[in-house]
Formats: sequence, C-alpha cells, structure tokens
Amino acid sequence: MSNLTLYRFTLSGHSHRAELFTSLLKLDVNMVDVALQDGAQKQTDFLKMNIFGQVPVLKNNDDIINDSNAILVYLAQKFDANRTWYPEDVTVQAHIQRWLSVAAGLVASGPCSARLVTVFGAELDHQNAINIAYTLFKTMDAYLQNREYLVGTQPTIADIANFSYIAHAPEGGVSLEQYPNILRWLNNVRKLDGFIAMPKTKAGLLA
Ligand SMILES: N[C@@H](CCC(=O)N[C@@H](CS)C(=O)NCC(=O)O)C(=O)O
Repeated sequence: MSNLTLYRFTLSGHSHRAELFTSLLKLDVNMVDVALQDGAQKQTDFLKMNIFGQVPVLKNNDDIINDSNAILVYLAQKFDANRTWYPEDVTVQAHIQRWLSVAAGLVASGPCSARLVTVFGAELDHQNAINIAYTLFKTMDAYLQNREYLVGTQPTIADIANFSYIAHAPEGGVSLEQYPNILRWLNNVRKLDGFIAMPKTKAGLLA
C-alpha cells in the first residue's frame, strides 16, 4: 500500500491539479473523497491537517502538505528524480513561481470563482469574475503565441497549476473560443503521458 494519501473533492480544480500531477508522476496514491457539501472539511480531525479547512491535503508518512501549489512543489522535489517539472535552476523556479501566483491569484478570482457561482451556487460577483477571467485570458493568449508551455520548452508545474480551472472556464460562463493559443496549450497538457481529466459539469456555457 502507498504511503501517499490525497484528500480531495473530485469537482475541485485545486484538488484536480494535485491529482493530475500524481498521475503524471505515476505515483500510487490513496484517494480520500472529502464531502465538502456536508462540511467534512470543517470537522476537528480535518482541521488538524489543514487549519483553513480546505482540500486538497496531501499526506506522505508524517508530512502533511496543504495548498495545491505547495503540493505540486513538494511532489516535484520528492518524486521527480529528473527534476524536469520543477528544475533546480533558481531563475526557472522564479518563473514557475510567477505562474503559481497567477494560479492562486487571477485564476482563483477569475475562472475558478465564475465556476463556483454556476456549479456550486456561491454568492460571489459573477460578472466581476468573468471580467477578471477575460482580462487574464487576453494576456495569456498573447504570451502563449510562440510557446508550447508556460515556462521554457518543457511542461512544468506551472502548467499543471493553471490547467484545471482554465480548461473548465466554460462551466463558469467564460468562453475560450477567442483564445487559440490557450486552446493549443490546454491540448498540449491533455497530451501528456498520464493525463487525467477532471469530471465535466453541465453548467455555464455547457448547460
Ligand atoms: N489555496 C488553496 C485553495 C483550496 C480551495 O479553495 N479549496 C476549496 C475547494 S476548490 C475548498 O476546500 N473549499 C471548501 C471550504 O472552503 O470550505 C489551494 O490551492 O489548495
């Protein structure tokens, strides 16, 4: 049995980015579904693992890692012997960190929040989230014009951190049709050996 356990919610893009990376690294992981709809993430035992009461959480023996981007950094350094996903070069690491910040910032307040409204009924400003998403996508599409991946010429955890919520933006009512370079980049990620998709919901533009 594996020592790795991932506490997740299958429709959470934050969980998916962690799960996708374990799959790309071909790691054997015990998956534990956390019933967010029942508030399981706010129960005492779960709060002992993550004071913020959120998924995903990764356990590896005595290590408990919170936050999807922290999980990506941890897994890459522990289990990617070739260090292609998070190279040791500090300049490359800084470029990757920039995109992890985009995932935790504009992606969370843009396409992720728009989808929280349409899929989960969150009381957020939907139009504001849509506007943030389109502003981000315009910038990203231009940036990706001559690029296959977000940092350098090979896939890194920067791509994994940003993939899930951008791929599922239409569920939040945000169209990707005007962004051919983003669509090409998303497909580059889908083609990676070990790729697994997040389940689709019939919401937003897919309703
Ligand atoms: N910064 C955190 C955000 C995680 C997050 O927002 N998780 C959501 C699901 S996508 C959650 O657990 N929500 C339940 C809650 O906040 O009660 C990360 O990257 O892991």
